[in-house]
Amino acid sequence: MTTQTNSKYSTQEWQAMDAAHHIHAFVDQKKLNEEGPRVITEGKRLYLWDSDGNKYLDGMSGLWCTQLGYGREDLIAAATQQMEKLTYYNMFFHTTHPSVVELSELLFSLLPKHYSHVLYTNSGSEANEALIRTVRRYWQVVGKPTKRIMIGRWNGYHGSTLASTAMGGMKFMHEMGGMLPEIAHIDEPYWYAHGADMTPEAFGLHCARQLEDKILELGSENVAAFVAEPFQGAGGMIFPPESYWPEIQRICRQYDVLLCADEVIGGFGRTGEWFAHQYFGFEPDTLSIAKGLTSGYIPMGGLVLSKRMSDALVGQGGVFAHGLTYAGHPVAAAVAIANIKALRDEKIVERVKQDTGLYLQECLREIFTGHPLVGEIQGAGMVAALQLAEDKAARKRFKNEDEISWRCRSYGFEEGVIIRSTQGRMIMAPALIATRSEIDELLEKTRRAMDRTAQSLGL
Ligand code: PXG
Repeated sequence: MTTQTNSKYSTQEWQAMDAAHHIHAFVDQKKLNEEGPRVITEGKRLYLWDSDGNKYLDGMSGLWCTQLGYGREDLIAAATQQMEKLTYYNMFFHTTHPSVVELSELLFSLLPKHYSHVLYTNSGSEANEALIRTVRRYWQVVGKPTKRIMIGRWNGYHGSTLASTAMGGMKFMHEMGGMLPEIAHIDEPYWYAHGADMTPEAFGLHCARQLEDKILELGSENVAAFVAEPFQGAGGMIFPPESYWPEIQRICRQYDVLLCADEVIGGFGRTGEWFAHQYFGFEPDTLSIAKGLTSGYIPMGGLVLSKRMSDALVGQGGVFAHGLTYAGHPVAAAVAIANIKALRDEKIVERVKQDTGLYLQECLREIFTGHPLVGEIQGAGMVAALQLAEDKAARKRFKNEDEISWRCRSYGFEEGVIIRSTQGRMIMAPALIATRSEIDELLEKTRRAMDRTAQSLGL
């Protein structure tokens, strides 16, 4: 494999130093310390290198975020130039700065016209924290202060801070650190797992109508918003049935409940549309954004508001006591501008929609339809999932699907590809710049990992 590393310590040294002081995300730290993490040292385009010189095709855009791949000179230059000009200033006490102004201008030139304002944050979790405060404040301002409850979905993911965890639907996360009041959940629209003998269409309506039941149970005068990812990401890259979003939108409008789309993964071209709600054809009141906003080069997130909300908040709301030291950071804004301009001017999002995304989806279906392990294939543009199934006809999942999908991911590393495993689904979300030949490589290596997994199960 290619050696491109000039690491100043050996892998074992990095691992020992890491084990001494560092708590990683979502992991049994003791086990990880025994095993030693892979030390990633360099990245270029879709490729990563580790401290042993192994090269991997990153099929996951880091953590669903490097839309432009690694190491773009123009983004690096944008950060450097901004650092030289204005390293830091804030949005408090009646100030602003050119890069954040220009970023907002650019963002709203891409967004549908019914959005008009944005609050910046440093992450997706913070965008969703801001969401809760902002929608509750909105209802106060328009004279409906009892509308406070946020309805999320089981197995949804909105971040790791306390309130974003509570709004998300990962029960194992709720058990660590506790839940918050005035948050409720409905079921996820995961037809393969929970659709029983319903058609996807009927199941989509069934799940959406749980929202109506929940609103009626809680009283629409108490419900502030419904929040959901247009397609679930961390929960397994799950696309809802086509009937789902139109019905959710109908219900939200009927009961005057805000519809809040978490676009942290779906935003910035992932599906071939700029935002995933456009792919699914609905009109949210708010959009939580992060990740692809800067291609992950620097932390930045935000909460986009509809004109209806910002008219009330700006026009009648007075002081909104909310603000983060680094919100709209000039260096992050400069990187976001360079990133969005590249996605737009190099027609990268357009190409995903018209060419490379179609190619990925077609090839994926050609290769994996009929594969002994695959029960369902979902995805659009540069995001896809393969559902592992023990018995395809019965839509029966493996009891130890977590372990099997992790095994497949490990084979992937051995084959030189990084794909994500979530329970029983193998996920890919490569950088949007992926060429046809890089897509071929991604799929070929994934096929080998899947074949080895099937063989290991005697299939
Ligand atoms: N909303 C969504 C939909 C996300 O996917 C967040 C909010 C939180 O963003 P920050 O920037 O605070 O991490 C996310 C994050 C996974 C995985 O396992 C996905 C995320 C984070 C960690 C792991 O797929 N998404």
